[in-house]
Amino acid sequence: SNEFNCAAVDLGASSGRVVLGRVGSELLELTELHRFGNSPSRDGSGWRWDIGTIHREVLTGLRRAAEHSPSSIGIDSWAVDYGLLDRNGTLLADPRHHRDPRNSGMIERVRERVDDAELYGITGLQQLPINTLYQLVASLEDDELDSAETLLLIPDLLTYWLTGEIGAEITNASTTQLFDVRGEDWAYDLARRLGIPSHVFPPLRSPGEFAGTPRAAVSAHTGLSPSVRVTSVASHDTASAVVAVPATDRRFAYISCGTWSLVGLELDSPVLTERSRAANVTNERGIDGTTRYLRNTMGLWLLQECLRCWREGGLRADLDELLEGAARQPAFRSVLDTDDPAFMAPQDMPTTIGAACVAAGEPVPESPEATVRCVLESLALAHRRTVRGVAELADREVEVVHLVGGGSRNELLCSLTADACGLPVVAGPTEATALGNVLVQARAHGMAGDLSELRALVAATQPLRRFEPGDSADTWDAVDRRVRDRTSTTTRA
Ligand code: ADP
Ligand code: LRH
Repeated sequence: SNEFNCAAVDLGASSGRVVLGRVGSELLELTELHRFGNSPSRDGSGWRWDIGTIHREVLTGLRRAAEHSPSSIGIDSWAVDYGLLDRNGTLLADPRHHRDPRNSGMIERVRERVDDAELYGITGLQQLPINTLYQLVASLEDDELDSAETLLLIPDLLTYWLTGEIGAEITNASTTQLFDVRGEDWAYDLARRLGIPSHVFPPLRSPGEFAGTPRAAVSAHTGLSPSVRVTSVASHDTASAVVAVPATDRRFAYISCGTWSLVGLELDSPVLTERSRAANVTNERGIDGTTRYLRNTMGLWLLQECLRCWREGGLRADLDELLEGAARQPAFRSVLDTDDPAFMAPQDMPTTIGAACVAAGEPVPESPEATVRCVLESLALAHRRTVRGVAELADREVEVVHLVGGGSRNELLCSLTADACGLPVVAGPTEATALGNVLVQARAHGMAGDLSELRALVAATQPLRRFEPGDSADTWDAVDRRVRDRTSTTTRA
């Protein structure tokens, strides 16, 4: 029949899911088969991912998917983190979590060898301590890398366990800061200069390429047919999310809003100017050779960590109730710069937010509702600054902001973002990443056309909600100035 049926494994930093995707000429439908929580886990050496549990949950999802006889499977996840395999293909340790504080200080360490301008010219990436490059440089301190034969990013690691095939998908490889932004290959020379063994980097593969078939043990365990095709998708979750942005022309910005808020543009080629470097904007690889010109901003991590702390302290902290309460709070009492690295690690976030307010001379939020209001206004400000910043640096007109991911269910955040940006926000799809994963699989199997056709299918089939900006432009200008003036006088890392 003229219908394509596949399974998408989509692993976010806060939850993972396995969905069944159906695609036809006028059909795009997801059915969630399995969802599970995901969070940093701590051992004596720092923050890691419990990859054994993630792997088991993925197999549980695939066992359910097998009942629907999918013809293909695709895997995406959050970026930058990796597992190291030894000579026998055995995972050496649970992958480190990018929020581990041991990575702070590594930007300075690398700068001693390669200056910022040269590094940006090679990799085109935003300098963030989470980048694979900095994680690996931190690993040189201990002996973690000594017995490593192969480095596999998270989706590539799961693909390896599923199929036995080793490779590195290119959209995710582009987030490592060890990928040559102009070329089609790893930045081997850069790795060598920093003492990172270049033999660990696997051969690259592109979205749409065949990645393998299930190993016999996997098909026996899950019931998947041994001939089902594992397809490379845009395995960086953000790259998959951008595929499924329901844009109708090019004058759009996107915000992929989950644990992180990734705010940017889709361009034909990287922007590697000095101004772009100074603004710390990243050039990641998108589908079909596009550039994802974006900035990582702090995102709903702030809210997630608040909820976790309140619940651990015995509060109910129901998200819907808190958002309703936050909507009734007075506006703009406490607004923060969410780029503050103090927010990066897992921690008692309400206390850190309070301390940041004290340092900034803003009133300390006195209730969870007030704290949520502070977080959402601060995120909206980050959205505004980044949308305006990237549009200017890329000389691109932006008429609409597409906000996708779990954050698109947060109406208060969507409407604050519309107000702050002074632009309409189109919210949805919530599961943009899984949709992008499914669409790239479908296209690899001859089902759909170019990127604009994929997006038209999303726009025609998925529920979207439009938020028009209110008349608060002057107020937001004043808030922006208030935070900016302060940031330039307080010490910033
Ligand atoms: P990730 O892929 O990084 O794990 P998601 O895209 O799944 O993140 O987004 C998760 C976030 O979405 C949550 O932290 C939460 O703030 C938000 N979210 C999810 N459901 C709702 C909801 N019903 N209302 C408001 N916000 C929601
Ligand atoms: C979002 C994301 C983001 C990365 C971060 C590590 O899930 O992939 O694009 O920077 O996680």
